[in-house]
Amino acid sequence: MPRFLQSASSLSSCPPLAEKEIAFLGRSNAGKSTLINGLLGQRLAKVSSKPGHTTLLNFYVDEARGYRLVDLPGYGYARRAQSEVEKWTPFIEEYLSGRDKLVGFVLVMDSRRDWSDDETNLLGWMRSHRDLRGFLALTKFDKLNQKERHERQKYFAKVLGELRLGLVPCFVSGVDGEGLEELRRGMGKLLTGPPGCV
Ligand SMILES: Nc1nc2c(ncn2[C@@H]2O[C@H](COP(=O)(O)OP(=O)(O)OP(=O)(O)O)[C@@H](O)[C@H]2O)c(=O)[nH]1
Ligand SMILES: [Mg+2]
Repeated sequence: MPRFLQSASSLSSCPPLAEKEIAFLGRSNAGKSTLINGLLGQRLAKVSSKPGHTTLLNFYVDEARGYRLVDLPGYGYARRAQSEVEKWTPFIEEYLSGRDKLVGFVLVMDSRRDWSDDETNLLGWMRSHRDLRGFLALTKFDKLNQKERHERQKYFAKVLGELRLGLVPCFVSGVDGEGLEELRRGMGKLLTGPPGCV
């Protein structure tokens, strides 16, 4: 059974290395924790209607699938005190750039939001530090009607095509489970595939 492993507020308080790790990052309220729960098939990660809920790195392990999912605090959340934002950043950067077993990431975005400089900067930073493969999980797809779905699919295909970041898009719903099997398959490939392709 997937289970919660531990929280960490510094690199030294992260659990000892074991399974490969996949980091979930994205703006606060994007649906990271909900998506992790959907992928694990259990409500392990805390979901809140109040953005900025996840403040530590939270490690979940799915031993059967052979990976850990790591829930990162949301970025771009203005209501939190600036000093706290500054406190998170070095640790998150340390984790993303230096964690040995980290094999890839899932950038989580609300499918109704447009791509912004925050995402571009984040990916630019990632690329400049290490060569991790990633997926773009576009959440809350259940909230869109057929026409809106089509529009958002076209929009993200265009954005990702222009950015040429090698990011694979997956439209998902952490609530009704749509798209999760596809994302799980992709995450499985992160564990075994050669670097640089998904
Ligand atoms: N309908 C729908 N609601 C979603 C989905 N994913 C997340 N939500 C809702 O969006 C809100 C935020 O979800 P969280 O999973 O807590 O978001 P988060 O990215 O973990 O947020 P932080 O921990 O604050 O960074 C909650 O009210 C969720 O119920 C989805 O796929 N569909
Ligand atoms: Mg969260």
